[in-house]
Amino acid sequence: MQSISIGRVEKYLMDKLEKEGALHFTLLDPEYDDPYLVRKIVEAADNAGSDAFLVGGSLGVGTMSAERVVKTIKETTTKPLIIFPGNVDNVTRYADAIFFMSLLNSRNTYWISGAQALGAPIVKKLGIEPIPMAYIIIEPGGTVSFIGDAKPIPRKKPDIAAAYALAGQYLGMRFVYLEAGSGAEEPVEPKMVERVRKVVSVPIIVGGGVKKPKEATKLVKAGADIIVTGTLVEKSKEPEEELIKMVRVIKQVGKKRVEKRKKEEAKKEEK
Ligand code: 1GP
Repeated sequence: MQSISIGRVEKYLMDKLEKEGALHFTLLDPEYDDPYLVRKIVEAADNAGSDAFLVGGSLGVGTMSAERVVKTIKETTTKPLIIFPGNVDNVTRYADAIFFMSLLNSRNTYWISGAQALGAPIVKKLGIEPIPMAYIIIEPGGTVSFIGDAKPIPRKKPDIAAAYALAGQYLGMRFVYLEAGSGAEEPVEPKMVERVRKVVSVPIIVGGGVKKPKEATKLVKAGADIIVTGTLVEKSKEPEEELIKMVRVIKQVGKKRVEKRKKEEAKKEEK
């Protein structure tokens, strides 16, 4: 039996979380199959200090477009590129890692373990690092909720989200993603993140509808470790400026978290 070891990308993320307290990921949807736009977004995100890139989408993504977008990103940045798959055909050989995720609150077994069974041998063959992740959809949920046949968790029911997140952790998943759906009018409620934070110890990723630095601040303060934004830069005329503001606040709250943790550790040592 071979022991399971944590891969290079996951280690990078965990080390960075330890040092910086909170991270920002930039999501690119291969549906926007335009190398010029992809390069522009990646350069902006890289300059703004975004920590990693996600590629994925639930509609209109084929292997060819996913591959082209991933290649363009790899040519533009040295930061890790993680596939955030909408389906099996999002898997491409050029990525550094893949969020090997299960849509825990889907009603359809295909999205819980079927697509994973189809994808696993491909991930192994291509040698992509799998990072196990619990994917949980919160209302409104958007396109991914519809495609993924989810029973989206009501926004005001943090206990349900916490129960799913804890189940994910107990199933061995090393990240939890709370998803409000790309382009959601509002992100997940900070109160829900706070509740999830109380029960899980793995990093919490929050995405869907995060457009303002103020929203990101509240989410990180509530306990989010990683904030994902996609639509924000796709729609912006000034992607770099938008991202600089976004990343800055995430890092500010993250820094405070690290300082607090260090103080608590020092106190413990004194005792
Ligand atoms: C979608 O959570 C991501 O899967 C990002 O959402 O496009 O709304 O930033 P936005």
